[in-house]
Amino acid sequence: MSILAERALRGDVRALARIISLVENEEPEGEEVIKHLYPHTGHALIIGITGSPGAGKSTLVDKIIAEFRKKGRTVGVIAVDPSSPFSGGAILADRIRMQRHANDPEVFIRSMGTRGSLGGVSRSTREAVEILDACGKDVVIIETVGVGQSEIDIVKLADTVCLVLVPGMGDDIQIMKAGIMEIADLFVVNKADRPGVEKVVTEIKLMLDLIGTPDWRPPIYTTVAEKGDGVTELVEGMEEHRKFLKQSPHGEKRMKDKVIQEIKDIMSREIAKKIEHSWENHGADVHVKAVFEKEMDPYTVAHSILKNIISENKLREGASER
Ligand SMILES: Nc1nc2c(ncn2[C@@H]2O[C@H](COP(=O)(O)OP(=O)(O)OP(=O)(O)O)[C@@H](O)[C@H]2O)c(=O)[nH]1
Ligand SMILES: [Mg+2]
Repeated sequence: MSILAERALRGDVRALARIISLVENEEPEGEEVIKHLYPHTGHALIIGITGSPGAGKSTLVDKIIAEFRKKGRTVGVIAVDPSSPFSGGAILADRIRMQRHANDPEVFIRSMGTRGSLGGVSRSTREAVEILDACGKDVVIIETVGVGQSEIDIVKLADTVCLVLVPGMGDDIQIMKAGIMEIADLFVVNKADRPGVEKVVTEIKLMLDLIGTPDWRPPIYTTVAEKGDGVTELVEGMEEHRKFLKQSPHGEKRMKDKVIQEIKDIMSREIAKKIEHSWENHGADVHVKAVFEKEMDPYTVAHSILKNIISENKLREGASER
């Protein structure tokens, strides 16, 4: 399996794509490959692009790719589509909007569906980001629609989060309520060729005053993604934010928090697997019946099964140490 990792590290795009499929399909080999790649991560600028459906995120990403390529940087893109369980229309649209980069060997674009498993969404996306980072992409962009908690979790994988808003859309306020405003490091008001730009900018400023921004005041950029207007400035802003993260204690804390979150996620997943595997072994059926007939309560049963799982694992560890 490490052969695959070696190939990907040397820049073999097919190996890279295969590894991402492994983690997307939650194959056990995926974990082995990630272990191999992990020491090589930590170099990429990881950017999250989120915002309401149709805000122009993919059009913007296409222009951002071009801007980074002008500077000679290599780019990886992961377009997450949380709304549909299949590779549906949105993913197709993303592909088409970024089509012109398809023949550039230094640009890797991948769409990922979600299959409805909440934990799985952020997990395989995180792993895909790590893979692209390890394999030498200078910039990794995650595009996702900012509609719910799971998308907020995804975008937290990024070091620099850009929230894309548009003038004259009623649901701007709705996004603010969803708690996503707080995680934006940069604001983009796209479709600035339409009326109402100033109003949105003012709304954002007011909101920033309200929530307070002690460490970093998120700058606001206006863009016309279709024409590429404002994209150079936006990309400069992304690099500024990276500099800020590198210098400030805030940035270090943020990186550490990401590591903590990743370890906790892996632990939760392992515990969940143990619960699934041991379910049968602990006479759960009898317990289910007892709870069903109100002879026992689910709390007592859950704690008792957990205790059994833990002592079972202790016994096993003891045996393997001897
Ligand atoms: N007027 C105007 N239209 C734009 C601009 N940028 C993008 N659009 C249009 O907005 C529509 C949606 O663009 P996308 O880039 O697919 O938006 P998206 O946010 O990626 O959409 P989803 O991924 O489906 O949420 C397309 O028809 C674009 O051509 C802009 O700056 N001005
Ligand atoms: Mg899109």
